[in-house]
Formats: sequence, structure tokens, C-alpha cells
Amino acid sequence: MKVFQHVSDIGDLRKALDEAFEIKADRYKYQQLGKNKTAMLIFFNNSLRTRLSTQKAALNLGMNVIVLDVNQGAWKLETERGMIMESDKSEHLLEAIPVMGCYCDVIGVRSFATFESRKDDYEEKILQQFIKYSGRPVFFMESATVHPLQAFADLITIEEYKNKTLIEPNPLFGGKAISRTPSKRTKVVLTWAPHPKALPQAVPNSFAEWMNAADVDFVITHPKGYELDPEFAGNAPVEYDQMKAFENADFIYAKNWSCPGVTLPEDYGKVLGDYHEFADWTVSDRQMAVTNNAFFMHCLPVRRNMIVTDNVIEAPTSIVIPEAANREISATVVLKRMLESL
Ligand code: AN0
Ligand code: CP
Repeated sequence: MKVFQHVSDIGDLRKALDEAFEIKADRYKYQQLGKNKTAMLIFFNNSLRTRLSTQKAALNLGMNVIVLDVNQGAWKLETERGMIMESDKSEHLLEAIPVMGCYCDVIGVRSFATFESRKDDYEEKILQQFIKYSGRPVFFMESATVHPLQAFADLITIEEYKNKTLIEPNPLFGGKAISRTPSKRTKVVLTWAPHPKALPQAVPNSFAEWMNAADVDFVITHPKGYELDPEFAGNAPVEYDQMKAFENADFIYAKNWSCPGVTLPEDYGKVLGDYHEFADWTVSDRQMAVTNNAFFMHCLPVRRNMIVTDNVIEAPTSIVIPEAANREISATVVLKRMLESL
């Protein structure tokens, strides 16, 4: 695998899941594969999970790891070709990228949407340059439009939990054990939830793309105006009534995203209206009550009592921590596939 961006890059999903569970059962099985190979992780934005889980994945495979926070210690980078470089940006991406490529065998990049131009974000202007000029396999660690390591971990988590008939008390917060009857067809709901700041569409885009490819019934719910780009949403039904969408769901996946600008390009990257007016979209016991004892998921970091109430995130059905743990597994599979392609 030379690029990890879309669900199609991982190939057959059943095979990818089998590989994930093989690695989860013995995460050091491929320790020899990465000997004397170096993973470079480039961060243009903050991260806790991606930073840690991807380093751990590289170590699982016996690789060396170099991490660079571009905004802490590196030169400020110009990204536009043709600019007269008289601002505070001392180096151009067109030199920086091939230089980074000299010191490693695979590169992971995190570079969020800037919301300055929908076209530039959706064309993946930054990541495409890494693919073109680094000379190395490139995996996306959340780009302007996708977060595939997260979506793969989410799929692994759904696969692990979908047939559970007993929900144990939450290991951190307690609660009562619950018995549950899994649905014949697993129903997964992606719900928008309010947030004070504009957030990217990368997580919901990838989640939608992966769920559309997976063997589940997938429904999206959000207020009008937040329609995801059809490239990712595909033919997934959109239900604007959140309570209706939640009925009999097995998994609730909450996430905020800003306006994707599909119908009104000028609204791209905006929070539509006052987020206080959408307070009833916060996932609470009220909505969870109409589900099939659904598991609650979120990629984290999450703002409590904005996206989800304390009660829901602390319930035995909340699987946000095992979901985060699976980031190590998805990253190990992806790095393994890249090492195999060198
Ligand atoms: C980012 C986002 O919404 O894309 C990263 C999530 C993994 N979240 C924030 O910036 C809070
Ligand atoms: N879920 C996720 O990617 O978290 P970080 O932003 O902390 O890496």
C-alpha cells in the first residue's frame, strides 16, 4: 500500500478486519518486518491519540519513529507555489517535503482543513504534495477531508461489539450489567452534535465512507445545512429527525462538523446559527432510550455536555475507550501493509 486515504486503499474489508484481529491477539507478531525502517510522523495540528497510537504501532512492528510538530521548532512553511517569500515563512513545502522523505521509509501526515478554500481543502492540496514529492508511502493521520485510521479503528470496534449479548459494567464508572439482543442487521447512526467552534468534516466523511463499504445499515442525522459531501455520504439515508434516526440503533456515533458547503459553498467551514439553539442535539439519555441499548462511540477528544452528557459517556454502553485503544490496531495494520510494499 503506497497511500492510505480512502477505504478502497485497504482493499477487502473482511481481510483487513481478520488482519486487525490477528494483530490484536499478538501485536508483536510482525516485529521483524520493521527492522531498520523508520516511520516519520508529521503534525501540523494537535493530537493525543494519533500521535501516541501510531508511534506504538510502529514500535509493535520493530520500526524506529521520528515525530515532528511543524509548528514547534521547525521553520514556518510556505505552501503556495509562486509566492514571493517575504513573510514570516522561511521555508517552502516543496523543499521541506523531499527533505523529510530523505530520513524515513514511510510518512504519516496530519494537516487539518484550513477552511480558507473549499476547493483547496477538498483537493487535499497539502497531502497531495506529500504523495508527489516525498518519494515515500504516505498515510493520512487526519487531513483536510479524511481520517481513515480513525474510521478503520471504528469499524474494528463495531465488529467487536456488534454481537455482544452482555454489556458489562463500565470498567471506569461502574453501572449495572445489561443484557442486549443484537439486531439481525447492525444499525449504525452517525449523529451531528453541537460544538462552539468550527470543526472539520474529516471524521464524519471517513466514517460515512467506511460504513457505506461495511456490512451494516447506516443512517446519518444532522440539522439541515450540514449535508456531507456526496463523495463520502454516498447513498446513505439522511434523517433530519434525530429521535427517529436513533430508533433501534445498535451504535450511535456522535461528532460535530462544520458546514460542508455542499449546497451553499459560501457557508463552507461555518457553524450555522447559534450553537445554543441546537442544545437538544446533545446526545443524552432521552435519545439513547429509543435505541436498542446502543453502544456510544466518539473519536475523542469530546466536549462533555456539549456533544454528549456525562451519563451517556459514562454508561456501560459507552465504548469510547476501547475505540481509542483500537487506533493502535488500525495503525499497525496500515504500517504493516506499507512495509510490505517497500
Ligand atoms: C478534530 C476534528 O474534529 O477533526 C480532531 C478529531 C480527531 N477535533 C478538534 O479539533 C477538537
Ligand atoms: N481521535 C483522534 O484522532 O484523536 P487525536 O486528535 O487526539 O489524535
